[in-house]
Amino acid sequence: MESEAIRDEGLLAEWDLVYSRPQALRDVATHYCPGCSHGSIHRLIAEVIDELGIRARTIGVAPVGCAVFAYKYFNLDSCEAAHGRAPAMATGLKRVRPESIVFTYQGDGDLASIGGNEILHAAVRGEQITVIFVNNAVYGMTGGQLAPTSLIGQVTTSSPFGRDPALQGYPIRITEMLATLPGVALAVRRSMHAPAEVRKTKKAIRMAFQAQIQGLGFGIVEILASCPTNWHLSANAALDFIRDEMVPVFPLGDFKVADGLND
Ligand SMILES: Cc1ncc(C[n+]2csc(CCOP(=O)(O)OP(=O)(O)O)c2C)c(N)n1
Repeated sequence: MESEAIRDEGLLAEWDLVYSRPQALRDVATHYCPGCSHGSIHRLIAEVIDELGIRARTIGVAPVGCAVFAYKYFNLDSCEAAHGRAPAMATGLKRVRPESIVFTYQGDGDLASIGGNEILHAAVRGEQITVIFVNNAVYGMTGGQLAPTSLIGQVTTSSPFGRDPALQGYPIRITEMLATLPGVALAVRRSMHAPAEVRKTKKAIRMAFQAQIQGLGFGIVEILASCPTNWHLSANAALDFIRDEMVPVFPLGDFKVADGLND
């Protein structure tokens, strides 16, 4: 009866979207912890790739970090980069195969710490690649150490008394920095802490792929993401942590959107 009512209300398309797997995702269980945002972000990327009809020509570059096995989860051509080197690998792939759509998927340790130089110069060169930057304010995979994005006062396994600017500096706002560069077509920050934010994240991912399809330049979507395990919070409390603690430090918004991209 209930499903008939849903059909009658014309909600079937949305129902199907929730219960069917995008073609761009494989039918395998992931290794992610309960409440982690990585799996949901994978799904958003896969939905966008399906909707844009680009699966056959898309190549993903997996990072070192919790998403190290992303190549097992996406049903696309993919490869694995050394820690922080995904933008360099994506540069090579895109230059050799310009007809391909190439994206990197990177955590904040991978992208902003060991890979800080790589991401900066890929953006300086205006590489025609799409970067999905998952900021969970810690090194998740290795046990919750301090990342360049950790918050002031945040207790991590390598800052047991809380991040102290005098010792470890301040949280880095990568996306705002990259937005200043002429080769960057899209630089936006979104979050996974509430359903409305998840929808906005998907739209931003779509825009980033669109920027590459239109040949407008380098695109980055930073996504504030939860890490309940290393934050020592429940899944719900982790979402509140993003909203209450991370968003004030990493404001959501569009820092650069190239002309013609919203069309
Ligand atoms: C060259 C090198 N240095 C350090 C490491 C250890 N290491 C593995 S993952 C990682 C950080 C991962 O954190 P992040 O990129 O934020 O991703 P998350 O796991 O939080 O998703 C580090 C330091 C490594 N594998 N290789």
